Amino acid sequence: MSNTLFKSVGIVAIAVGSMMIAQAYGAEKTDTKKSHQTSPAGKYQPNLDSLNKGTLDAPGVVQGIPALSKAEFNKANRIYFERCAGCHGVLRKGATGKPLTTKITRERGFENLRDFITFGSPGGMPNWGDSGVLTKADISLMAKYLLNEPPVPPEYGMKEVKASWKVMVPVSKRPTKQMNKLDLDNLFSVTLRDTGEIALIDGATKEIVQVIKTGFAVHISRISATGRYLFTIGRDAKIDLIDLFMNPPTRVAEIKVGLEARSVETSKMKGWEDKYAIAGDYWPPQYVIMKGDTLEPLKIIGTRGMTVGTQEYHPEPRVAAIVSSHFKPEFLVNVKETGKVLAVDYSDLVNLKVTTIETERFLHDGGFDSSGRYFLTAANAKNTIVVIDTKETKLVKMIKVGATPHPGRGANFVHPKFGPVWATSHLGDDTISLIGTDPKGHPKQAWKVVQTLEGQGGGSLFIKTHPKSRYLYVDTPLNPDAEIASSVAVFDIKNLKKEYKVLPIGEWSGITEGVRRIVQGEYNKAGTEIWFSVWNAKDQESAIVVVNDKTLKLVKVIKDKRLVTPTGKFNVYNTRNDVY
Ligand code: DHE
Repeated sequence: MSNTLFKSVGIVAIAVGSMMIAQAYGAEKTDTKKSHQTSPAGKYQPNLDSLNKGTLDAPGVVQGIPALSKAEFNKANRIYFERCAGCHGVLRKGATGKPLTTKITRERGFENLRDFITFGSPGGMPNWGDSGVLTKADISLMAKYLLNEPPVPPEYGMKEVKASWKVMVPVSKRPTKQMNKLDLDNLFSVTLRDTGEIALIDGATKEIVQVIKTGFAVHISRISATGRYLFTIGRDAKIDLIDLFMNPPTRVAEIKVGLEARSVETSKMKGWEDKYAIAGDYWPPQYVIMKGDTLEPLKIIGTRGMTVGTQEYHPEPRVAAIVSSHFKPEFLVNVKETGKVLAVDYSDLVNLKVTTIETERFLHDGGFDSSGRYFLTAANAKNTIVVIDTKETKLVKMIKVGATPHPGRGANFVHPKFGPVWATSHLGDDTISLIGTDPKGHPKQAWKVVQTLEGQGGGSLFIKTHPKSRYLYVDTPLNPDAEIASSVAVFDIKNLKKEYKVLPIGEWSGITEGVRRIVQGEYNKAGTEIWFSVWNAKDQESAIVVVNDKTLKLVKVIKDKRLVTPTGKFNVYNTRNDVY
C-alpha cells in the first residue's frame, strides 16, 4: 500500500489514543515542544460554528489573570467554538479531549498553554501553531482566553423553539395526492454544505429539479416513512420540512430546535408513519419531538446526566445519530458523551417511557443490519461497535473493531462464507471490519468480527453496497494522500481475497483543481448505479460522479454551477426504507 506515511501516523495515533484519556494532563508537560501531526480522526471533530454566532457575555476581570477586551473575547470565542469545543466541550469540562477548566489551566499557566496549542500532543491535540492553522497572535489570545472562565451559551427551551416555528403551508392547503410528475422514489436530496441548500436531483435524467434554501451548513436529509416528506437539518439546528407531493416540492414548515444540531429522523413503525419527527441537539444537550407534518414542537427532553462506567455527571452530552425502530414505536437516540442509547417510546408522549441502554462512551453514527432489527452503532473514540436489539430493546454486544470506526449507516451484504454481515470502515486505520449479523442462521459468527479487509488507507467516512450489488465501496476523503482522498476502493463481495480495485473518481470528474475529496456513495433506487460527491472547496468546482455498479465504469459527471460543496446524497427510497 502506498500510504506508509499515513499508516505510521495512524498507528501512533491509535496507540496513544487509548492512552489519552487515562493520561494525566500534567504528564505531557515535558513533551510540549515536539510537534504532533494531526490524524484524520483528530481533524474530524465537531466545529460548533453555529453556536458562536450569538454574542456571549465575557467573564468578569480576575486579579492576576490577563483580561480580554470585548473584541478579543469575541474572537477567542469564535476560535474556541470552531476549533476546540468539539473535543473539549462547550463548557470546557472535557469530552473526547481533556477538561480545560480554569482550575487546570491556571495551574498550567500561560506559557505552557501557548506551547501546548502550538505543538499539540501525542494524545491527539492538533498542532495548531506548527501546522499554520493559528497565528502566534491567535495562540497567545487563546492561551489568555483559557485562563478566564468559559462563557455559558444560553439554553433553548420550548419558548424559544416555539417562537422559531413557522408553518408556511398548512396541512389543509396541501394536496392529497402527488401533484408533480417526478419519480419521487428515485429522487436524490443532495447536501450543498457551504451554501446551506439542498439540490433535488432526478435519479434517471440526473437533472437538478430544484435547489432549496435550508439551514446553515446543512448536514443530513431524512425521509418520512411514506416518502412524502423530506426533512433537512442544519448545523444551526434549523429543520426544514419539504412536501414532495407539491408541484414543485415546497418547504411547508420550519423550526429551530436548538443552537447546534446534527440529526433528524421520523417515525417509521407501522401505524405511525409520518406521525412524528425527532431531532437531536449538540447544544443545548436535548432532543425534541415534533409533529411529522407540521413540525409543531411537542416535547423536549434533556440528556444531561451520568456517564456509563465511572458514573460521573456530564453537563453537555450531545445527541448524535437517531434511528427509527421498525419493530416498536420507538426512536433510538445516541447520547454521545454519556454512552447511552435511549429507546424513546413515542406511543404515549404524556407518560413518556424511555429505556436507557448503557453501552460505551462517544456514540456517533450507525445503522441497521439487513433484517432491520439490530442497530449497529459506533462508539468511535473507543474503537467499538455497539449492537442493540430493537425488538427486545436491549444491548446485544459491544465489539472491538479498528481505530475510530465511522460507518455512516454501514453496509450490509451476504458474505460467501459467513452469511449476512454488516461492515464499517475507519477514520484511524485502513481496515474494514465485517461483523456477522445472523444469530439464527450463523450463530458462531454472530456479533463477531468475521473478517478484516485492508483498504486504501485511513480517513474513511462512508462505506456502501446494495442488496443487488456484488461490490462494496469504501471512500477515504480524509486521507492525507490526495490520490487516495480522490478515489474509492471497490471490493468484490463474491471474492474478498481479491485485491480491491481503485476507481479514480476525482480524475473521472474532469476537475483538475482542489483536493477533490470523494465522499459518500449512494445508490439509485434500482441498485444499478452508485453516486459519489466530488467535494471541493466552496470557491472551486465540485461535481457528482455516477458509476455503473455492474461494469464499474463512468455513467455521467453531473456538473452545474449550483452544485457547491455537495457532500451527503439521500435517495428517497433507500433512505426511507433503510436500504444500505
Ligand atoms: Fe456528519 C451523519 C455528526 C462532519 C456528512 N454526522 C452524521 C451523524 C452525526 C454526524 C451524529 C449521524 C446522523 C444520524 O444518522 O442521525 N458530522 C458530525 C459531526 O459532529 C462532524 C464530525 C463534525 C461537524 O462539525 O459537524 C460531522 N459530516 C461531517 C462532514 O464534514 C461531512 C463529511 C460533510 C457534511 O456535509 O457535513 C458529513 N454526516 C455526513 C453525512 C451523514 C452524516 C453524509 C449521513 C450519512 C448517511 O448515510 O446517512
